[in-house]
Amino acid sequence: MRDKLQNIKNEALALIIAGADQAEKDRLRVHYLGKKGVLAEIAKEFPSLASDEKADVGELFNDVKQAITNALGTVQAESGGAALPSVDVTLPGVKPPLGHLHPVTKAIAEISSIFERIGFTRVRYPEVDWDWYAFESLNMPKGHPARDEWETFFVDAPDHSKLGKVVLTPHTSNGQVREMERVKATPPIRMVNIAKCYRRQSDVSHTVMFHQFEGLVIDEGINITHLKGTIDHFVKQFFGPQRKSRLRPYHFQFTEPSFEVDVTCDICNGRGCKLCKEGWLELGGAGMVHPNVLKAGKIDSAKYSGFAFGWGVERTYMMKSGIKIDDLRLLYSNDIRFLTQF
Ligand code: FA5
Repeated sequence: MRDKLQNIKNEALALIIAGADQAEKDRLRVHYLGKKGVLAEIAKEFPSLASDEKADVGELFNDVKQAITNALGTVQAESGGAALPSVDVTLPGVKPPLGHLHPVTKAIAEISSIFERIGFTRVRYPEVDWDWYAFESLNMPKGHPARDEWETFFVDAPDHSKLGKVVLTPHTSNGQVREMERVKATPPIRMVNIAKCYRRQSDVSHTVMFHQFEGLVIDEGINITHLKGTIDHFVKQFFGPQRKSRLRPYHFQFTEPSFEVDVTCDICNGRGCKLCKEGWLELGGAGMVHPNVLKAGKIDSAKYSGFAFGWGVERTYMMKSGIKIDDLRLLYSNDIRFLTQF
């Protein structure tokens, strides 16, 4: 509010001094001092101010009003010979508020750099893709009940004769077979695909649009210890050295075996508290790449094996120590009062 008032004062005095004629001066008087003018509008915001701010801002408000009234009066008199109002042009200007990157953008940069430092390459695959890449190549044939989990938006567009319908990607796993095709079926692969995903879900822990980061490593002799080591490295770098991870058995059609990855809760440090399930918070899915997926990517499953994981950027960011976001949807509400906290 203080900055706004200072800016109004500077702007009004500059316009008045610029040598407005009588008609322009009348317009400026109505614009700034009129019943529905700029200052009257600002005055409406007073009731929402904290009581300790009210006196301070009120004083500045009166100063600004007085300065504009005087300037209009003096300039008016000036046509009759009086001096122009003095403005000290050497006074420091009012600094505009400084912005910063969105917390999700910052989290994405941090996640990519953690993986890039251990030899992963950041890749990006389509966020609007064919059914084949999002489901069928991932061992989920048409009509398979496992597809229901992904609550997918289908695009009203012509089908491809081989690749099927067009979807808004419900996960970044669509990048798995695309990456296998990119390396022309010759591993090694060490990719991290970070992209937007879409699902028909909206509540405190789900948004319709969110981001996932997908890791995929394929080479000779890759096993679960490589997966666990990579997860541990990420967890310690992103959350801090005191946080631990664990693999919990789960099922995904495109990995075998499959896991859910949990991280110790930052409040109770794994001991168990009201906020977590027995000391652990769920990070996302992971597992060893299913041979049918390698086959879809034309990779010899007798020679190569791999692991994959896919986690939500927003949820992972929320699990950082000291970050408390009660409703995930706030991240995309564009409310500056919320975003400036990060
Ligand atoms: C998957 O999407 C799998 N593709 C992950 C995977 C990749 C498993 C590779 C194995 C190998 P899931 O549906 O659980 O799994 O989603 C993964 C994560 O995405 C969730 O744990 C959550 O962090 C995030 N997520 C899912 N839906 C939403 C949503 N609507 N809003 C915000 N985050 C979401």
